[in-house]
Amino acid sequence: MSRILITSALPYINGIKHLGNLVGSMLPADVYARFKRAQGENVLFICATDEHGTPAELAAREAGQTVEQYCEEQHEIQKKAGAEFGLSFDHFGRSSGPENERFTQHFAWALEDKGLIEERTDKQIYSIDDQRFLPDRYVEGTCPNCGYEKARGDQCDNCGTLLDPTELKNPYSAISGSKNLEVRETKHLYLLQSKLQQRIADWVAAKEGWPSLTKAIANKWIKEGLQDRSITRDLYWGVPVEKNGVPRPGFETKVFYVWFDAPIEYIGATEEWANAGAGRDWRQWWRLDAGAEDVTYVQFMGKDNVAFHTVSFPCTILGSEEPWKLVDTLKSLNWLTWYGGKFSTSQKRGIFMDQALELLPADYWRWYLMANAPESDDTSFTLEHFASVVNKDLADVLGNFVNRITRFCASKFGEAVPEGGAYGETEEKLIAELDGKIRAYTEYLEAMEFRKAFAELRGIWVAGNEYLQVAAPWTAFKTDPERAAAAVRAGLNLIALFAALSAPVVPHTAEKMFAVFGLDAKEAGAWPKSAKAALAFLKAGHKLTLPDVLFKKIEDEQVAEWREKFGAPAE
Ligand code: B3M
Ligand code: ZN
Repeated sequence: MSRILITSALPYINGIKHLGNLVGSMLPADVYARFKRAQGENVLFICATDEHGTPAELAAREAGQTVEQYCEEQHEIQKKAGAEFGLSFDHFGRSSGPENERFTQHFAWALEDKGLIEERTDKQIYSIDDQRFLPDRYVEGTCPNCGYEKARGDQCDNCGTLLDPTELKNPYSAISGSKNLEVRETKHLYLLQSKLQQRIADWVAAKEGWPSLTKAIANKWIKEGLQDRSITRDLYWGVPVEKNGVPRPGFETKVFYVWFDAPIEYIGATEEWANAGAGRDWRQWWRLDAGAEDVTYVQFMGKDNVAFHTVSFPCTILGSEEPWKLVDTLKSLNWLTWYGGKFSTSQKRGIFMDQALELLPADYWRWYLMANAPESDDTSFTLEHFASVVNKDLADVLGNFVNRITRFCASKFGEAVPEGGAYGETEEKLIAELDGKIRAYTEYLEAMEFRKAFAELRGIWVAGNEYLQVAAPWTAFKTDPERAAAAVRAGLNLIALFAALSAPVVPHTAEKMFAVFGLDAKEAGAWPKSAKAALAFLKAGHKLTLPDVLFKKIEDEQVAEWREKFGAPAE
C-alpha cells in the first residue's frame, strides 16, 4: 500500500463555486482519490477554502458582514455543497486558521534566513477619503490596454491583461468610488524568486511525466524568467506579518499576500486534519525527515493556477532549504465555458453548485462534467448537451441495463441470483472484451486522462448491454431455461462489476447498485482486476432487491425551463 497525498486547488471564499470551478479541480481530484482508495492505497485528500485577500474583504463588505463572519458562513456553505456533491475530502479546512498562520510566518522567516526576502519601497495608490491604500482589486479604472472602464487593479476582466493598480487610467476606489487618490510610498517584503531561477528550472526539467498542459505553462514562466514578487499587502485581512507574535516594525498594518499563504494551507489543512483525530501526524505527509519520502503527491488545478504551483509555491518550499515534500504530479485543466462564454462568480453567470443540486442529483453532473472534462481544450457547457449526455449514457445505457436485468430476473426466477448452467462461449467472449476495456480504463485513470477513461467506462456499460442482446435470456427462457439463468447470473454480476468501476465518478449511483445485492460499497468496491472473477462473485441464491429507476431522462421542457432560469444564450 502506498501513501498518496491529493490536494485540490482551494476554492476562493467569495461565494459558492460554479460548475467550471468544480470540474477544474475539486471534482477530478475527488474522482482520482476515490479510484486510488478503491485500489487499496492509503489516500489523504485535502482541500480548504482560500479565505484571504481583497475579494474576500470586498465580498464581505457587499454582504454587509464583517470579513470574519462572512468567511465563516461561506465556508459552511461551500463545505455543505461539497459534501452533497460527494467530494470525499478527508479534511476541508480554512486558510484563515491558526495552523496556516504559523506555517506562513514560518516560511517567510525561513526564506529571510536564506537571504531570499528583501524590504522594498513601492508606489501604491492611496485613497484620501477612505484613509487607506488600495491594493489589487480595491482600485478600478480604465484598462490601459483595451479601454474597458471597469478593469480591476490586478487584472482586466475584459481583455485578461495582468495589471498593476497604478497603470489604470481614471482610477477610483472600489470601496467608495472616490477619485480623490494619490500615489504614496509603502514598504513591502519581496521574495527574491530571481535567485531561484536555476533551481526551479532544474526541478521542472526533471519532471518528465508531467501532463503536457502543466509542463507547457511551467516552461513558459521559466523561460520568461522568474520575477521577484511582493508577498505583503496593505490590508487588514490576512496573515499578520509577525514573528513569534510580534509585528515586524513598519509592517503593523500589513498582511501576507493571499497567494503567498494559500498554497501553504495545503500543509495547514493537513495539520488541521491531524488535530481533528487521534493517531494522525501531518509530518508523515509533508516532512521528508518524518517519512514523507514515500508519499506520492498529486495536485489538481485549473490552468490559471499552474504558475503558482509550479513556480511560486516551489520557490517558497525550495527556498526554505528545509526538507518539505514537493508535488510529484500536477493535473491541470482548461476552462469549462458557459455556452462558449465565461462562467463568472462576480457576474453570477452560469450554474452554481447549489443550484445544480436543486435541479438534479450530484451524479448526473459528476458524470457529465468528467466525461466532458476540459482537458485538451476549453469545453463548452450547454444544457442541451448536458441533457443529451445524461439521457444517452446514464438513462439509456447504464440505468436501462440495471433495470432490465433485475426486473427480468425477478419476474422469471424470483428475487435472488438464479442457479442455472455454466457460463459458455458468449460469456467467455464478454470476459475477454471486458478485461481489455478494464485495463484501458484503469490506465487512463492512472494517467488522469479523464475523458478517455470515461469513454472506456461507457464502452464497458455498452458491452454489458450488447451481451444481453446476444445472450437474450428473454428468448432463451422459453427453450433453454438453464441458459437463460446463466445469462441472468452474468447480468446481475455485471451490475456489481459496473458499480465498482463506476464508483469513482458516480458514487451515489454505485451505492444504489451495490444495495441491490445488500452489499456495502466500501467492502464490495475494491478495484476489479479480472472480469472472470467479477462474473463469479455473486453466487446462486444471493438475494436481490429491485432498485428504483437509477436515472430519469431530462425532458425538452426541463431544458427550456432551465435555459430561461439561467439566462442561457442562444446556441
Ligand atoms: N483560490 C483559485 C482561484 O480562486 C485559488 C486557488 C488557490 S490554490 C492554493 O482562482
Ligand atoms: Zn483590458
